Amino acid sequence: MSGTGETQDHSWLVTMLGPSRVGKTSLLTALQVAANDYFAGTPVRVEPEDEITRRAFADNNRIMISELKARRFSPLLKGDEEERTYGLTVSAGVDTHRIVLRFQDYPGGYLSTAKSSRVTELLADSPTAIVPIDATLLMEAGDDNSLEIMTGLGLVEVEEQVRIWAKTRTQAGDRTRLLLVPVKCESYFNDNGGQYNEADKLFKMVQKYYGSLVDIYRQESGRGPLMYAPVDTIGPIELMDVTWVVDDSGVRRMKPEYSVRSDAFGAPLPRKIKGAEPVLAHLVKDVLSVQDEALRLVELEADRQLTDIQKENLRRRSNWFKRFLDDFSGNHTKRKVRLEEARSKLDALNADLEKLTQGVDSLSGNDSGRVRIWP
Ligand SMILES: Nc1nc2c(ncn2[C@@H]2O[C@H](COP(=O)(O)OP(=O)(O)OP(=O)(O)O)[C@@H](O)[C@H]2O)c(=O)[nH]1
Ligand SMILES: [Mg+2]
Repeated sequence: MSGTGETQDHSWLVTMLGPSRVGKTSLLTALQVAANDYFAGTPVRVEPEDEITRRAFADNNRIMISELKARRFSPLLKGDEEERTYGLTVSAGVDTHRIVLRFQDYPGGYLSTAKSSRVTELLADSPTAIVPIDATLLMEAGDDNSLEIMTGLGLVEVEEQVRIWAKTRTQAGDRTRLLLVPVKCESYFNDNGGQYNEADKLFKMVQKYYGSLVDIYRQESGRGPLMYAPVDTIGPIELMDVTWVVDDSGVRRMKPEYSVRSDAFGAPLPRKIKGAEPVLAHLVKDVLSVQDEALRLVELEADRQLTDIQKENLRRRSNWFKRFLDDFSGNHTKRKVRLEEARSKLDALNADLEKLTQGVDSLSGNDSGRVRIWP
């Protein structure tokens, strides 16, 4: 939880929620790759927390890049065999208070076995859950294959996890944010090299299959925040064909085949992630809003201006927030001079992010038409 010396690190856990092969690991590595571009020119730095994370992301990126160069995009990369945590430090220039985003990833097979309780445990400590959605399966399978769609998306299991997660956290006074992220959607948008725009149809299909999951989430979380944001984790590929195969456990699964798009000279196009910005923006905004809140409380306390109501509210907050606040204020008491500096940096950063995220929140300002407001 805490770093050493003067730097206090607070983890913000993000749990990926989806069955095997849906695209959990690809999505979280895409977020890391996209972060460098997205925050270029701002004081926000997003970096792998340690060498293990750095290497894992680099390996994954290298595999994708070399597959594309070889025009060999097979969607059959190996799945995970064990649970993993990837840390990204988000630092706002307020180096004494970095936050580590810890992405919790696991083999999707856990969801349909006794290990599903492990997923429940991982989610319990996570303010954010990301549900990757296989867009190709939703768009190509057709209503006749509803059962295969439900199975492939692990819908029953995912819904149940969302219910427990939102209920437990909300009852404990903790935050939740649910991100619905269609992936494998290169062929349904025309903003990243594709020819057709089927964004509306994709959104309708997601509403059809995830409507009850969203209802459950809203009910249990007291209408907690929700975002729909499709992401291309690869980019320059085109769906050619789908076939159906029967897997080892006798389940019919869709097997898509893709080809790699070429540039004007016939060379294969490089990886081009699209749509990750809104996801990053909201993750970092959530983290900053907690930092901002903590700093405000520390400032009030330093001036002995906390009202009785504020004190009472504070007593009701979750243990995570209390711990966070303790660390935050302890660190400042030791180094009082830093309080104003932290405030001015956080304010500047909030203003930067405000600019970056304008257009992400509203339908009209989002010209890619990717992010949608759930009705
Ligand atoms: N076309 C396309 N394929 C994708 C995309 N994201 C992931 N894939 C492919 O889908 C397959 C599964 O992706 P993973 O990220 O390994 O899936 P996972 O959910 O981590 O799977 P497990 O580790 O088995 O739980 C891989 O072969 C990816 O290359 C995408 O945006 N577009
Ligand atoms: Mg994986």
